[in-house]
Amino acid sequence: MSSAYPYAPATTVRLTVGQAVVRFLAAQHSERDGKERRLIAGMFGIFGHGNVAGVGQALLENAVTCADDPDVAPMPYWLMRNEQGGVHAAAGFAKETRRRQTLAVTTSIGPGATNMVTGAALATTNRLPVLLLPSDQFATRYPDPVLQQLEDPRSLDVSVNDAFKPVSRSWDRINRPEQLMPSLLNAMRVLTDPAETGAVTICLPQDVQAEAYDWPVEFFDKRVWHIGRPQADPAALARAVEAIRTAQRPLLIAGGGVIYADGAQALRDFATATGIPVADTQSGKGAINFDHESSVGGVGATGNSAANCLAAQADLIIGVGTRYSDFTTASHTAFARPDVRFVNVNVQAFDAAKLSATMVVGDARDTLDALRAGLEGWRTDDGYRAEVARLRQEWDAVVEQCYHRDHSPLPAQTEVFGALNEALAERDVIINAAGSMPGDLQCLWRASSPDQYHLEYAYSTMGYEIPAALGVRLAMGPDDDRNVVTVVGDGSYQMLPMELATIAAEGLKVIVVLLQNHGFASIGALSESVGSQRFGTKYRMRNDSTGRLDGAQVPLDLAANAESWGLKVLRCNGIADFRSHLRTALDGDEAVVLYIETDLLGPNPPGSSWWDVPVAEVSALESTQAARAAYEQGKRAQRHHL
Ligand SMILES: Cc1ncc(C[n+]2csc(CCOP(=O)(O)OP(=O)(O)O)c2C)c(N)n1
Ligand SMILES: [Mg+2]
Repeated sequence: MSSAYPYAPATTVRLTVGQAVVRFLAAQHSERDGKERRLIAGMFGIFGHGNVAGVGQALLENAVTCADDPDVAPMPYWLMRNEQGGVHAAAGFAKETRRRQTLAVTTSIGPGATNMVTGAALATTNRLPVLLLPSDQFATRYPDPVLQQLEDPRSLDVSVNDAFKPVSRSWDRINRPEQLMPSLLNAMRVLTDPAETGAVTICLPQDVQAEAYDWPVEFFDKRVWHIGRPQADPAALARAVEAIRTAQRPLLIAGGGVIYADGAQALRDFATATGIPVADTQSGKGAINFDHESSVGGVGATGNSAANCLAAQADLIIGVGTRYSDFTTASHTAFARPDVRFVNVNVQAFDAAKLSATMVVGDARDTLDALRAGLEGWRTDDGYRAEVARLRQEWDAVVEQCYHRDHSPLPAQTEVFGALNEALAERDVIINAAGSMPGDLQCLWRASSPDQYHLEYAYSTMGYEIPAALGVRLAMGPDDDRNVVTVVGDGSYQMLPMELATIAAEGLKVIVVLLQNHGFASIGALSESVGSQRFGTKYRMRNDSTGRLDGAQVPLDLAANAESWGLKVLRCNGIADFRSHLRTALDGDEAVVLYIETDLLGPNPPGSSWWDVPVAEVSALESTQAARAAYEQGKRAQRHHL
């Protein structure tokens, strides 16, 4: 069939698929509120036979030619130590840039690829953009089974990379070079869509990576992806305004969506104008400054008594940019009034619809401004605001106590957080993800800026903390003099310490606070509360007489271990020592590990909530039977909001 307009690209450039991937990614930009940045700011990688001659060769060629070739933008490359660490670093990077930028990760096939699955799930659960480029088995299938290929007799098309499908927002496999063009364009769209973003996986068969193709040059032109601010439907706004106007005891819950939308100021203005108290989730902390008269701190399972008391009696919950995890809803027990209603503001309809809410699908910042305008002249009543002020004050005294306990012989970890909270500057960053620390931090931390509190508590992945610090530091760039402090438990440390080597090799300044309590304070306490007697939650030697892991402490010197990666380690003997070494570390210009032993048994901040962890219904153990009775009692408060 002939056409009057046969398409032929004016100019083509012959590159391998690997080279095309690198050149394309280096030309992508994001734009929000008029400011442009590189979208894919660099690439982490570990090479194996799957990518060394494909994407690996392309990165080398990029590094060698970019200085002399105006058509080639540089693609910074970092060698991480574990592919999972690379994805965590990319997620940390994306979170620090509020999802305007991210990094790509290239891996070999097989184990190098599947090492990224946990990182992909973390990114998708947290709604953070990361671009994953696992290598894949041969598209031609000539040498099958290639080293590290999983063979599935039911389908020759299956590879281990199919494991990325449920943990990615977008997934593709490039079996022919031409497929790369629509695939990469779609990938950029997903990464920059605030409602859809998460892990994007493009699998690159190792033979295809090295294959050459004549690419239209316009494929590599600079492209700008506009990160939008979807505007709420006026009718939905009117419904939300009406719901708020008729509420007596409204409570706003600020989630990460407020911070990602740069909505902190809009939230503060909204709270000032309306007098509505504002509680926060793990990813929303800092959206409102802790000393704002409306700020009531963390809500839910690890929340404080002020926020939880207000949640229990609220007749309206306004959820902004929150996905309502079970920690926020206290497993659907936090909002106790039978007549409680919900208004949810979210860029994603899926989240906006939760808890049978009045949905407002839109950008958090602009919607908060629109709601404030719609509520002009309306304010919560004086009695409610006085109650909020009293609850705030009462909780503040508890924080003070937790921060200055003088617990002995070992300090409570809350004292370490007190020292950190008092020493960190407003825009320094504290990072954490798993263990008993996120709960304490959610309860206690006083954040005055939306930059300070970097918690990954959607996937709560042990091992995120150190690679995330690497990613945050890279995102800040060399001229940013803010401090990055990552808090890591001994369990998390033993799971994924190896990016300390990357931090050392890159000469980056991060401060690692390593809390040694010889076990799982978190799961130990949980185990006790569910009647499981802290079984298997301490790092102890096998005891010959009991046959269990309840012998002497495992003689592992984590401080010496940290030193062995090439970092300066300061052993802190108590809180006064910690405070002084922390000052040295903050003021210095090198990476430091602050090692401190803390009490495995707390004390932790007082709890005021519930978390649904089912207890064995039948058991020969009294501890389990008692826990089951308490569980059934707790469960009575649980409900669906319909
Ligand atoms: C990868 C991973 N495995 C298991 C868990 C379950 N888990 C949550 S906290 C925790 C223990 C963490 O120990 P540590 O880092 O020492 O912190 P601590 O509880 O002592 O504060 C475990 C096993 C997890 N969150 N992530
Ligand atoms: Mg521990």
